[in-house]
Amino acid sequence: MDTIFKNNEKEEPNKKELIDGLQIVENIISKEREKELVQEILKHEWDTRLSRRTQHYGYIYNYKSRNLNVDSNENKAEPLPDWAISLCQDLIDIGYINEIPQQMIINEYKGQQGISAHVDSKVFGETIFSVSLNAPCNMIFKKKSTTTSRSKTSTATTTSKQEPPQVVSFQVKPRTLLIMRGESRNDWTHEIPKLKITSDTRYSCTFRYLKLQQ
Ligand SMILES: O=C(O)CCC(=O)C(=O)O
Repeated sequence: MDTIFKNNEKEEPNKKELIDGLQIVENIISKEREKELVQEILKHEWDTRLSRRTQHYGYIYNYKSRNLNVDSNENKAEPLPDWAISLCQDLIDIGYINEIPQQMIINEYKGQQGISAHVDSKVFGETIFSVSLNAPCNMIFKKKSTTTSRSKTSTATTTSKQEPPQVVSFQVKPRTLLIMRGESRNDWTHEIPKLKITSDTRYSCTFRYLKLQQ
């Protein structure tokens, strides 16, 4: 069994790996469980410091400094809720991850909200995973371009050519588990472009490990 369905629903997990180290598993949970998770998320208060609302558990991530001082009480948030631990435990049981993570951020994307291109901070460990809920989004991964330099020593002319970035774009459906490791986590940026049309509200639960504890 490699999905978390607790009943006899028949939807099969659909797995893809579009970039080295990126695992995409659709239908990881049932629609019923998805509904329960959204209900749990909506019981909790939101942090409104960004344009999209967030909830931070375990540790509060500072988007400006891109840092996390685990020793500072200021960065401590309430522990991961039981529903999140139980989701992670199921993912451990079916072999997608090895440990319960120390941090979770929930993002809410309403209307035309997205997230700009970034590589997750190196304060976090090698494995980053998320579960998407309630609405789809487009996600774009880009690998930084490589610069090719050519120089002619006799004439002292140097030309440098910027190769275009590699781009991989795909739809993330609700109830999808996305795991980033290796190249996809370290060498590619990921982003969610703002939608041109308003769709349903999307929630993502992104789980991270603290570097030394993974
Ligand atoms: O919403 C998502 O799926 C992506 C979230 C993300 O990239 C982040 O929180 O850094």
